[in-house]
Amino acid sequence: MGFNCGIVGLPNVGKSTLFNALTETAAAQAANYPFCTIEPNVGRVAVPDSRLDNLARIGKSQKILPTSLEFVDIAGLVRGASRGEGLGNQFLANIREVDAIIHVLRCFEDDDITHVEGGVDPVRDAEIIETELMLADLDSLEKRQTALQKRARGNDREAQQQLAIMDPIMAALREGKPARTAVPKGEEETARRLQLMTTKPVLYVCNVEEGSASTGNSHSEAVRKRAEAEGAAMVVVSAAIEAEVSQLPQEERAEFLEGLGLSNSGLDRVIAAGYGLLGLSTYFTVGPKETRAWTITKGTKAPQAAAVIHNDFERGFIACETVAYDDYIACGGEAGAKEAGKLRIEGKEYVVQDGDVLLFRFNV
Ligand SMILES: Nc1nc2c(ncn2[C@@H]2O[C@H](COP(=O)(O)OP(=O)(O)OP(=O)(O)O)[C@@H](O)[C@H]2O)c(=O)[nH]1
Ligand SMILES: [Mg+2]
Repeated sequence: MGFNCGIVGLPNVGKSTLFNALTETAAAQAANYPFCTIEPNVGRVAVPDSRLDNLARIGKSQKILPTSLEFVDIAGLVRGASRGEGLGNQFLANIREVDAIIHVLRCFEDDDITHVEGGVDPVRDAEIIETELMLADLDSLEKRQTALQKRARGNDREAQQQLAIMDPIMAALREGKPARTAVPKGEEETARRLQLMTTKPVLYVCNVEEGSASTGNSHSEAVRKRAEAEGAAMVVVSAAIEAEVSQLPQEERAEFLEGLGLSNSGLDRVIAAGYGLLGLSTYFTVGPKETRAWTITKGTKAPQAAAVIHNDFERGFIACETVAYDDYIACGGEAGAKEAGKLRIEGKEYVVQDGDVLLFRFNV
């Protein structure tokens, strides 16, 4: 089960710099963390989670295996991309395939780095990209409408469902509002099958100059206001600093970041925000061999959570021994949790919670 975030934005805003820093950091950590380059522009990075170290210490595990998230570096979009400008169609196709969008906005001033729109104005830039995505969404819906109507008349249930939500979505797009603002409650899954770009969750990443990495600047403040109004997430990073950090050995990083007034790396914040954006949560398995994090979507029930490890675990699911993370730590592990009455036996209907330490009982 792979989830991915596409890195999107105007040309020259720092997308590849950020992507390279993300993947180089992951490569440097390869001793501990699984990493693989899938294609030159696709990288899988470990999701940092301090809970893993604590669990592994108590469980006396030999190895720690974090869960991972995939990032895709997509080439810059320009004004007119929805009409095919600047290889627009091809890049838009890349965006259609990702689960969430990381929208990088240039918030740094640097006369040596060309800005395709002539000057730094991240809110305008955000609007340019969003407009292109909305136009492309509208275009794709208009193209499909007639065929869907035909199928719907032939009693195709799926086509009927999609048509029912298309009108309000197209109306919103025509008014310049993203599709996500017009998806009726409970129809999220149908909307997802329409494969629109402006229904995907968005994280704004403000790329500021090095001196503003800890504070942000007036440009990133403007983005913050826009993000708040939309209910979108935003993170301030300096891609240039992240690129430097990614070249440092692990043990020197904290000190380097501290010297810049940063408590953690911007990459960690981007990864964590991306994980949240996708509605993901984590459960753990702990044993002498390894402590491992597993990714599920929020609301997943125990048997489907088990399937992430192995399909047999779902097929033969009997129950799962469950200890909440805080209880596991407070009781000093599984045995202590059992004594304190904090170990629960949960069945098929149990909704796995973020941080649960699980042991599946199954029989195939
Ligand atoms: N001063 C400064 N320059 C940066 C920063 N981030 C990126 N750059 C520079 O901006 C230029 C473009 O960066 P890229 O990361 O290649 O930009 P991109 O968004 O991937 O561009 P395209 O792939 O062409 O769309 C490079 O010369 C980077 O070194 C930054 O934080 N500060
Ligand atoms: Mg690039």
